[in-house]
Amino acid sequence: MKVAILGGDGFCGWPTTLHLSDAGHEVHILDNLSRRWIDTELGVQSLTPMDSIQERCRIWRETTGRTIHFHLLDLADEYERLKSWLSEHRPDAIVHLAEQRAAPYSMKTDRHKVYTVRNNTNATHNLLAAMVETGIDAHLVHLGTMGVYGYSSVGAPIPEGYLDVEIDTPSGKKAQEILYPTRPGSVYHMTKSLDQILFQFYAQNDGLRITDLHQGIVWGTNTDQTLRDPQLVNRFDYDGDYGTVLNRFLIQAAIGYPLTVHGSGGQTRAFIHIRDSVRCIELALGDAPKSGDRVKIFNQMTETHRVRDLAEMIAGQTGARVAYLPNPRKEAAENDLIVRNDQFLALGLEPTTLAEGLMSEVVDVARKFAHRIDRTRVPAVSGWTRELGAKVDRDPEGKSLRSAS
Ligand code: USQ
Repeated sequence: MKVAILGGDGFCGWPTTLHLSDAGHEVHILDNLSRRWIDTELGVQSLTPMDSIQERCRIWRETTGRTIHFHLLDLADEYERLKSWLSEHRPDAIVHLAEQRAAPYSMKTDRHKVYTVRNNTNATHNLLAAMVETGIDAHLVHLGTMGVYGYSSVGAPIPEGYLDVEIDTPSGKKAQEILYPTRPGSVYHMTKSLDQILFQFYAQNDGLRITDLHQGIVWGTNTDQTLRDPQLVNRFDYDGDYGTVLNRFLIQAAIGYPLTVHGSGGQTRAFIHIRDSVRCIELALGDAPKSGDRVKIFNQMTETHRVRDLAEMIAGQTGARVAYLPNPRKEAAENDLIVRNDQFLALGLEPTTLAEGLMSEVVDVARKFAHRIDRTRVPAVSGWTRELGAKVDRDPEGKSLRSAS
């Protein structure tokens, strides 16, 4: 298959690119390299030393003999170039990961909110409009988020995208299937909720074949393919904006930094290892909906955990200290979460779990590159509101000088 991977230079995009190239597909990355620019803006860098995208592709070709094509293109801003690219290359499938994916970054300032909405919403809509206009029959697989469902305890398992409801009508109750009501907890999560409506419209109006993957929090860093050469290493974010919770706890344990639990740590979230993430994308590509079908939605996660349980478990294994900090986010202090993922299990996914020794792999990577960590960038300081921002603990290590009086 000819596959276009939009956002193929990112944390999920790069290992997906390698995985699909390894499986024999002709892979094209379209990326504006914005994630690298954001590192420059924030003054942080990936824990792992990343080469340029061109160099990464060259190493892959040398290692495997397979070619990955790279095209520098801004999906949100370069509509005409996107359209020309699609009509010239006519991919069989498009994997769309080209969105700003950090909730804390999206909540930093009003400018970051505006950027995230403009970038993510335009990218998705430009793609959909260009697919219709060029008349290509590609299967679109989008990386969405579990966060569209929100994180309040409902007591019932979260279904895969759709909810059966009964509506009172003058002639009695009527059954209907609706998109599960969205309840985003950040501007970033809100953009993925908006994406869902765009997909619903274009599937219904133009018969586009679309799959939306509601992914949980990804952990881990290596896949079989990224391990083939040190220069194929995946990026690894540890900073307060882009680092995600489990990977952050693991690097914090590796460098003797207190584990930064927000609030009571009663937040329960869905998780998936990066190896399963790339496998799920491959499974979804092989299970395309037909034109005229509703958007196919998968919950792309394998297990759920409570944040404080993760912190206490890692502390128990490594001797790290747990710091319970004021929560910079506006989110439920405690929630339960039960999620259905039957569709991927039925397609043959064998879940990688926390119990499988892969946590020590992350700790080893963190120890190896510990000299690249700027400890001052570890705390999460992006507040969801001004009031929450004012209470943020910027020094969980307690290292800064304090007044003696
Ligand atoms: N948290 C801590 N301490 C930390 C970092 C996070 O307690 O040092 C807490 C947060 O307050 C939150 C939970 O851990 O309650 C998850 O935070 P996160 O940063 O790991 O994940 P999140 O912001 O939700 O976003 C990440 C990805 C996003 C993806 C989402 C899936 O960045 O792209 O869509 O996970 S989900 O969480 O299921 O919505």
